[in-house]
Parts: sequence; C-alpha cells; structure tokens
Amino acid sequence: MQNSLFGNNDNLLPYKGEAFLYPHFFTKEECSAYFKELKTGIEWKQESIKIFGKEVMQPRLTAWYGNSDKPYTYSGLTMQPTPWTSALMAIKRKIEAVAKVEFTSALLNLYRDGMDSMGWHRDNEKELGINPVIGSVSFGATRVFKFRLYENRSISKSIELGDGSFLLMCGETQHYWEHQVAKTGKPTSPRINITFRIIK
Ligand SMILES: O=C(O)CCC(=O)C(=O)O
Ligand SMILES: [Mn+2]
Repeated sequence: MQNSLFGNNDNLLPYKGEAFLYPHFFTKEECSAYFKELKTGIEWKQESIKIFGKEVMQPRLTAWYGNSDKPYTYSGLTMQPTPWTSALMAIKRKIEAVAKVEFTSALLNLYRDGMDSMGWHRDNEKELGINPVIGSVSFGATRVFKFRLYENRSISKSIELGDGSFLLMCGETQHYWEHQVAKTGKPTSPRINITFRIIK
C-alpha cells in the first residue's frame, strides 16, 4: 500500500507486514479537545482477564464502541458495543480518508500513568478477517510502541506514539508481528489510544 499523505510513505516494517506512522495527524487544537472529551465522556472500565485460570485486572481502563450490528465476543461472552459518540465519529472519518476503509468498531484504552500497559499480542481475532486493517490513534502522553517478529523475536522495532499520532497497520502485519506498550518508570501523564477495527 502506498501512503504519501503528510510526507510519510515509508513502511516501518522491514518485511511481512505494513505499518505507516503519521506523527502529527491531528492539530494541537484537536488533540486537546479530543483528549478532554474522551477522558471524561467515555464509559471507562477496568476489566479483568483470565491468565492461566486466574482472574487478573487489566493494567489500564478500556471501552468498546462501534456499529450496533457488529457485536464482539470477549471471554466467551457476546457483547454489544456502545454507539459512536460524535467525537469518535469525527476521528474515525478523518482516519478513514487515509486508510481507505470503513471501520466498524473501536477498542479504547486509557493508560492512567506509566504503570499502565498492554502486553505482547497480535490483533488477529477471527472476526477481523485475514489481513486486519487497524487504525490506531493516540492522544496525551507519548508512549513507546514496540513491534517484534512473532516467530522468533529476532527483530524488533520501537516507535513513539505521541499526541495526535495515527498508526495504520495493514497487510500481513498481524500474522508476523506482535506489539506492546510496556510499563515505564518515568513519570508519565495519561494517554488515550483508540484502535479502530473492521469486524466482518
Ligand atoms: O495503546 C496502544 O498504542 C496499543 C493498543 C493496542 O495494541 C490494542 O488496543 O490492541
Ligand atoms: Mn493491538
């Protein structure tokens, strides 16, 4: 895929996948308005997940928004997403113009401080189809986002996702690369990330 908007058309990944970063996709004004609106206007929850049969609280707050005809399955439960807010819809429209797809759903993550994180994973749920297109938007504090080769961890690549950045992942990325946002000991203010997805 070619992406020449905003002067950045380089694929971040050396092979087997495509990821494009637009560091300043949103204006300063949009960033502060969206950050405030999402922080207070979203139904944030701290969910638990099962790890080796044990219930553990996720180290961040989350929320699911999306089209009502696209329910999602989580820990064996089918859940209805919350309908899009006008801010989420405006953000979605802006990235869709570049991604050239229509997103149906979004997972929102609120990292309250540097101790909040997301472990290594791939966004490869069956509902996302063969080559998922993931549009990831960040507001607030800059955090390090790391890719590593899933098969043998032999290659890794770190990028910074700052305020107003847009990361587009597509092609075979979710087959061959996993990603994470690690904890950091540095004093870190809150960050909101939205990963837009297409549930088939
Ligand atoms: O916070 C981020 O940048 C990553 C979020 C993520 O990987 C996800 O929601 O699947
Ligand atoms: Mn992910």
